[in-house]
Amino acid sequence: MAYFETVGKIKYEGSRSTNPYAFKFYNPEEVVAGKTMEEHMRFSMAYWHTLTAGGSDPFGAETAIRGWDKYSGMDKAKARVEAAFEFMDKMALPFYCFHDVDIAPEGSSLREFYANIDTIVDLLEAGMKTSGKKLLWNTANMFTNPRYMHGAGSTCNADVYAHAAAQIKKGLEVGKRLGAENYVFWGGREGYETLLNTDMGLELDNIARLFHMANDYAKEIGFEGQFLIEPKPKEPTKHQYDFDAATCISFLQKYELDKVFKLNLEANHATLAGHTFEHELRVARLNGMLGSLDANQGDPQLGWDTDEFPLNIYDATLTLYEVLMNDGLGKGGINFDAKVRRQSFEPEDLFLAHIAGMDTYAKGLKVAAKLIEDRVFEDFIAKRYSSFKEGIGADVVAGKATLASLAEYALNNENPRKNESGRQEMLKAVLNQYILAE
Ligand code: XUL
Ligand code: CO
Repeated sequence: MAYFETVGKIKYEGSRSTNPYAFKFYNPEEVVAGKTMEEHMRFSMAYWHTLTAGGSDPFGAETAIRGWDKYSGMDKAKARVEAAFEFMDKMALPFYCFHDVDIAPEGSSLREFYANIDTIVDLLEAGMKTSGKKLLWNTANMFTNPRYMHGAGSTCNADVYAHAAAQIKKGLEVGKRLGAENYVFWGGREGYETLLNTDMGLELDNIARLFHMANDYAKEIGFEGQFLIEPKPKEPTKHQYDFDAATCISFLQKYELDKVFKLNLEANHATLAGHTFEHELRVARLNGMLGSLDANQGDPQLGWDTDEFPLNIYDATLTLYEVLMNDGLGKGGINFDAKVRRQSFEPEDLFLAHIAGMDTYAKGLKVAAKLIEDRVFEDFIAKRYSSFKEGIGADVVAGKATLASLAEYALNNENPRKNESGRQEMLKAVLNQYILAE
């Protein structure tokens, strides 16, 4: 049965096309900077936003019209699998991602949940075989069920901690079976509301213990996916432990997990942390930990995680710039952790939103590739720091300088170099020029 009968396969028609159901910039086969767009992007559908969410908000019920809503329980879960492959096929999305609860109902016990997962994973496995679609990552939802009110790895309740471990164990087994390229840990409720009732030290140690157990089990069963941790500064808890890329990296280093994990960075989470997305990518890239991306955007007037489809070409360009400078995302990809607005309730909107996001990133890729090819920023930056290439600056970089040698130099330096302008207005105008011209 078809769930998206009104929409056919989305094809590339070029930037002059007026067909809403066509790509204007995303041309999977087009080669940019030595790779096809499809290889660069590794676009992925987020099961939870596209198939599970129905558009509810704290003030109102679900609005979305979805063909699978006539079913319930396991029948609905099975229908969603069919819808998933139809959507990915029509939308030219090579990958998908899910939480355990997105694909299968929890039932009334952990045993029942495991059995439900197994039934659906059989269907997913078969669908992947016939379609060639791949699993970018899977994860365990350890935040929605009320048992996780105090956290999962950070809970004060050891039995809840064990339940979380059981979900991760199953998640790794599923990941291994479906050949997941990555396994994600987003610290859903790994944070706290007040220090007055919180043992922060124990909570952080316990999260790290869970990660080590996961790594041990992955090795034991031969799961070869990359582990990813996804930073977010707040929401649902007031203080999320995985605040941003830098915080996650220092946590991973402290607990000797930095060789095991990379980061799954999300645009709207960066905004909530007071950073740009490209800042987060740069921090991860410099530490060799740029793993994968959750593509979306926030709203400048709203201070929460609105998870909108990415449409800002300026941000997309700077994001893809970091990806290209990282020589790609390796096992990672670009996952649309993005949802259509509650008013965009028709199934067609799911296509229109993905087209918009994929086109924005495709255009960003092309502009970023041109900026790199022309060394627009790299040459400017090299010149800006050129005083560290020679003389005293070169001594600093070579580790030869001491406070005493620098003081000696400063005392005798009668003609110190003059500072030069950083020229950021000019550079931003050049960026605009590339976006508009390319
Ligand atoms: C929540 C969020 C999650 C993770 C996976 O803000 O981004 O959907 O991506 O748990
Ligand atoms: Co996310």
